[in-house]
Amino acid sequence: KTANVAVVGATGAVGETMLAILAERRFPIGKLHVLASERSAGGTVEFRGDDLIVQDLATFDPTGVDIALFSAGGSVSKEYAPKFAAAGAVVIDNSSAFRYDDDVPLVVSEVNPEQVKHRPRGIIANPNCSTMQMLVALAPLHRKAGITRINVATYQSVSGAGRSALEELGRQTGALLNFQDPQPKRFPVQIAFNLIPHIDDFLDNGYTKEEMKLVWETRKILGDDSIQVNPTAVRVPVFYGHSEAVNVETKQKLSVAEVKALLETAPGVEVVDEPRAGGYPTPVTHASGTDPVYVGRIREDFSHPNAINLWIVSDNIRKGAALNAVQIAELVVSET
Ligand code: A2P
Ligand code: 11C
Repeated sequence: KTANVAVVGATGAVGETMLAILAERRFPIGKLHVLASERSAGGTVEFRGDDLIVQDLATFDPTGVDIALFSAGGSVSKEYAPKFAAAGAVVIDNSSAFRYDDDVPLVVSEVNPEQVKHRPRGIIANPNCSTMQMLVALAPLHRKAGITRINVATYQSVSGAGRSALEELGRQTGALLNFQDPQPKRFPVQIAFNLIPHIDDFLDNGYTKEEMKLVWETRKILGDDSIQVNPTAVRVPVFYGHSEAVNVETKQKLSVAEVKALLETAPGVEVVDEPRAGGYPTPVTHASGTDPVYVGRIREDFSHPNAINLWIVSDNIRKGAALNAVQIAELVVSET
């Protein structure tokens, strides 16, 4: 059985990876529509070695689309996802537009795949990249020992902010090495050779929206509103791959050996944890361009009776966005 698929935002950093992953995983596609704004309509994107013509979302008729993968920003999703759903498509939305709605499931394929079936609006939300990789690693610990609190600081690559952000890091790096002015545009201050403790908008509570996503999405996906999350989100001058320093407090004590044993058999996880130079995952040496969520630096927190420290790294464009969306699509096509 095949499905007619539309990729909305097909020219973007996530959209092009959605196409690559659909091809790699031999997703059973009938017709494939690649959509973007009128700016890139008429141009082409590559799929399985062919050039496909990009169509303008604003004038596209969604009739006959079975599965629509959206990654063109929240305002595009708000306007068009309900139209695709009304035309009969199952929408898998990578934006934050619907994530916190009670009647929209928020699914990490290794953690709560059963939620895919409960989609009264025909929309399934794909979590934010930083929550995604954290929960692939933490869900097995939660099931075993009950997580009560998570302290997390993120180190997020520029690709999370899209193609223009990748270009800005490259351009600023070149400019600075040539003693020129970095001229920030996409980020509020220079990102090359710098760190920025600000991702997404500031909210009234003084946290950024990116930080609050870690709180809201963790509770919804693990189905436990009592879990406390203390987040700090930082942009770093890395092209692909988010990293997270995570401290997890649990109801029952977990030893390092127990955590390693749980993670070694956890779906989607790869443990890279040897106490020697290079015996840990980094965005460049492990994550970039690959599928797993890598976990290293597993240590007992010697300042706390029941807590563990972890270093979690994954490709934010793949598992953090495009791969999970395609995995959700695989769950949907396997239903009938
Ligand atoms: P376009 O190439 O036409 O701008 P990124 O996150 O890498 O910046 O990518 C964003 C994606 O969302 C691109 O494919 C972009 O297409 C698409 N997009 C942005 N705004 C719209 C819109 N109003 N309608 C359709 N697609 C849009
Ligand atoms: C970033 N996490 O790294 C963001 C990108 O809510 O889907 C994804 C934003 C979102 O900038």
